[in-house]
Amino acid sequence: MEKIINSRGENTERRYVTRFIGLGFGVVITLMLALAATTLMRLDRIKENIRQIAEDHTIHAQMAHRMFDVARERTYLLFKIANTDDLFLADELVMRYRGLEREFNQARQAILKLHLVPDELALLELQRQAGEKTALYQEVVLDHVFAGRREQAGAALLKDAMPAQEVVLNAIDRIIDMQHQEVAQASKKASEHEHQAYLFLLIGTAVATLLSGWIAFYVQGHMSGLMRRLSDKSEQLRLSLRDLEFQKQALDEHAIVSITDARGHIVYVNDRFCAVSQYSRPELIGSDHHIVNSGQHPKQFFQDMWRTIASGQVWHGQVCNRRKDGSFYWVDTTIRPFIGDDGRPDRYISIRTDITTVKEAETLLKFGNEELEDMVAQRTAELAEREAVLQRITGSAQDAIVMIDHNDRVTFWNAAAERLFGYSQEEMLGQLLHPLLMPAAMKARQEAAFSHFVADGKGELVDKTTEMSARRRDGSEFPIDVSLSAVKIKGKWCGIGIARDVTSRKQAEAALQLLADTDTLTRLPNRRKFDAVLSTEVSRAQRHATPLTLVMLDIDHFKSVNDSYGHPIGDSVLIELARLVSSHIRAHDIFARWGGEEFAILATHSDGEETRHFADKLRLLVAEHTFPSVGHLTISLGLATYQSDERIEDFLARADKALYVAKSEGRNRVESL
Ligand code: GH3
Ligand code: MG
Ligand code: MG
Repeated sequence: MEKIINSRGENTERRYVTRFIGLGFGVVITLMLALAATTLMRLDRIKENIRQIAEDHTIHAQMAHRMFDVARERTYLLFKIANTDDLFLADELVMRYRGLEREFNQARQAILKLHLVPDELALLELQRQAGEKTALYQEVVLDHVFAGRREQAGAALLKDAMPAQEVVLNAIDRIIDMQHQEVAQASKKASEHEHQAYLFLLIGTAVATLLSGWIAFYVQGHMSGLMRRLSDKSEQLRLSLRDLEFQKQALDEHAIVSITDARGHIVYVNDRFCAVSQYSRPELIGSDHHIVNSGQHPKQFFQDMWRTIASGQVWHGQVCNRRKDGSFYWVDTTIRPFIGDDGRPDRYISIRTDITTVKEAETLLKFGNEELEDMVAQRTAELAEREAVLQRITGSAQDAIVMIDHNDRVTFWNAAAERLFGYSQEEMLGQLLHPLLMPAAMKARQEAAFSHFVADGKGELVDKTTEMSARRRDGSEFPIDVSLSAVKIKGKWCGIGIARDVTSRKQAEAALQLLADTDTLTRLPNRRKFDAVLSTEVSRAQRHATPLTLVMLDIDHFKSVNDSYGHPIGDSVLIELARLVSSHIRAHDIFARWGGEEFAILATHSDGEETRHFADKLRLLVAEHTFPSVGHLTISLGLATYQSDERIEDFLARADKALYVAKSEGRNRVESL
């Protein structure tokens, strides 16, 4: 934008300077011409004046002198007439005298025709008057001569005629003098005019020179700046041309370029055009693009193209051309019209890119696509069949089959899942699975496991069947067996779960477990269960360094009960004892039948002293209790507190030993080790 403004400014300045130069030199030339014309006119006038003066002077002088000479000669002739005795001679002389008079008058008339100043006219008047007077005197003299009065004639001549003639001669002489003065004045005036003309010429020349100098100075001042800028412009132009040359080279390397005239005749092609079309430049120049027409496009195609570019718009399209050898090649073509001075396109430049490879690939792709589409259609049909089969299988499956995507969104939900969890398929599809089905307590663990799963499709629970808790729509939790597997769909790991309600099985298992862990007579945990609990609690006590005390309890002389009351009564005693002790045992303590009439208590979080106190309370409780049919019985108790890193066998042995001590010390007592 700035460049354009600068360029406009320079153009304006250049125009301004050029106009100024033209105007300046016009003024100078006009001045010089006017000066020359004026001077020439002046000189011509001076010359004319001088000529006129010279001519006037010549005539004037001639006439004046003639008058003077004639006047003098007439006086001389009169004198001769007055003094001659020969009348014939006198008559002849009078004839001459008269002739001279005419001559005198002719000269005078000639002078009068000239341009005369008033003084001259006054002198001529004086001369006329004197002349008339002289003529009268002279006629008197002549009268005397022809009357034979020679003496009177001589006297009249000397006395009147000659003095009168002298006046005439004086007047003529003064006219001659005046004439000389006039000539001198005219010469002086002419000389003055000449000097003026020279001065005028000198001043005019000086002014013109100064003006020329000032114009030259002004022009030099402006032209140097202009030239410098022109030089800069020239450098810019050179660089632009160089860039254009690079661009042309780059274009020629990659593009097929041609230029046609308004009628479509090729006027320029680059090397690449020749190489691709296989035609030489002379074959192409002058012909039109029919030379590479492949016949693959309908007429309408080219008509549209011509309509577009002839209206001055750019046309773009893909054209199939034919090489000289008859083979086809495809070009991506852009045709740009160049608008001439008359506002209509007078040149078209075509830039083409060879896209034959792309076109071939497109064709291949097209065929490939068709094949692919057939395959897809076939596969789609197969898949539809398979899906129908799968739907029937999953629909009739007893187990819930659920599928989620990598975002935990449900993508499959069969009828069994609807029954199992209480949610319909419509409700579940697209929903997050775990927040709905997973018990809140498992949330953190599940989220961590799921983020691992979506990363690599692996996990602790993948490809195996796991028992876990689930939550139904009504909020109730129940156990399920879940078989999880991973499947990659569109590059993302998705999960498939097959779940089964295992509530009944769990209940059966629990019942069996209870059976296995319970003493059938007393309903107390049996020794197997006690061993398991003991092992767990010893580990816990070790881990947390919490106190743990074991009490072994044995009925004193129980053998005699059996012996005295029978075995069933013995059993009822065992049941009664179990009930009695159980009702006093702490909730977190374990009370089990160790075997026979022997029991064990595992007191957690209780040290020896506290437990001993508790054991003694039990001893008293039993001793004071009345057993049906039997009456009073006593028990002996052996007590051991777990010692750090002690083996379970050693721990048990110490409690057993304490019981033995209690027995041996008299029974109905508590001993500890
Ligand atoms: P002590 O004071 O030294 O313990 O004497 P005791 O008689 O209790 O000791 P002993 O171990 O000699 O006798 C235990 C008896 O307990 C022997 C056995 O018949 C009886 N017995 C073991 N199991 C049962 C049972 O389940 N029911 C009945 N009724 N008797 C049992
Ligand atoms: Mg006993
Ligand atoms: Mg015993």
